[in-house]
Amino acid sequence: MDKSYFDISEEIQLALNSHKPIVALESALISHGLPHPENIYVAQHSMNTVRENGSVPATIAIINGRIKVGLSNEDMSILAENKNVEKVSRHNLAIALNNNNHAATTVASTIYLAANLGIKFFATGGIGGVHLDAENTFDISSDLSELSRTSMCVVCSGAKSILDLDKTFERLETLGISRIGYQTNYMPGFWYYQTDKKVDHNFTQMNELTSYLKIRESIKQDGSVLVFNPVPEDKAIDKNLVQGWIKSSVNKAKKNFIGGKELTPYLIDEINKLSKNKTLEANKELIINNAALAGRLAANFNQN
Ligand code: PSU
Ligand code: MN
Repeated sequence: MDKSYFDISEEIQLALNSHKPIVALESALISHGLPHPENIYVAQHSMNTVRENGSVPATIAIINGRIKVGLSNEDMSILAENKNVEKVSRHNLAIALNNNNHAATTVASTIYLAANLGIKFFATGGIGGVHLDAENTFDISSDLSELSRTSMCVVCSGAKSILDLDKTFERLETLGISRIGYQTNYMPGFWYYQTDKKVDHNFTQMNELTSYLKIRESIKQDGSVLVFNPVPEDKAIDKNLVQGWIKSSVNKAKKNFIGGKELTPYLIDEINKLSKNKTLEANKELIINNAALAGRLAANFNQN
């Protein structure tokens, strides 16, 4: 890959050169997923957690049209505080470079860039997926198509609760994206502990999960594997409560003619209010928890 558009931090370049375990982290959740100042707290805390678990964190974003791998405090503030940061996926990534913009990368664009650098592990909160009402809108996150063509081990708590999780689960299978549980038999529901969708396999031991990842590598299986790590139980919210909040927020959005790009942030905000900040707490906790598991897993993979 031509590296002329990349600015890679010294720490990460060294880690790449010496084949140290690295965990890529997205930036769209800093700019679009979480409010300020929780976003900075979660981003910094996730990086520290990856380090504490034996790996090097690599947060990716676009700053002034340059692909930054490893962010400075200043970069972090730009993403966290600036309202004009765009969210880039595969379809608009190069436009942000062309226009010298600041932009935050989604799961799709982060794994694409990270895989091209040789990074094998990635952590986030929840992936994008098939939206409610997708049968009318066709709104399906390009995270799904990217996961099908990029080889990455993605640690997450499933897909965001506000999506159609049943349809998302089916699309994952169609696209050949493996749905692996780490100490869970069911796909997590993001803010809630589990859905009723059975994973392809539940690995209870990290060494066994690593062996499986090695097999995938040796048969050169392309496409990603999702490693599902549920929200810590003490922060998990009751599924029926979450689904009730989603229903009333969706209705309120309809009444107020909110749709398209504004819908997701609107729903997340509404649901957070209804939950008295419980969904925000769960969101923060699960992201950091996933960074920890990815850090441990990447380090384990390197040692075996
Ligand atoms: N999870 C959240 N909030 C977010 C995202 C995830 O709680 O904003 C971001 C992720 O970066 C994910 C993206 O890749 O949203 C999916 O967006 P879309 O549906 O537009 O593809
Ligand atoms: Mn979309």
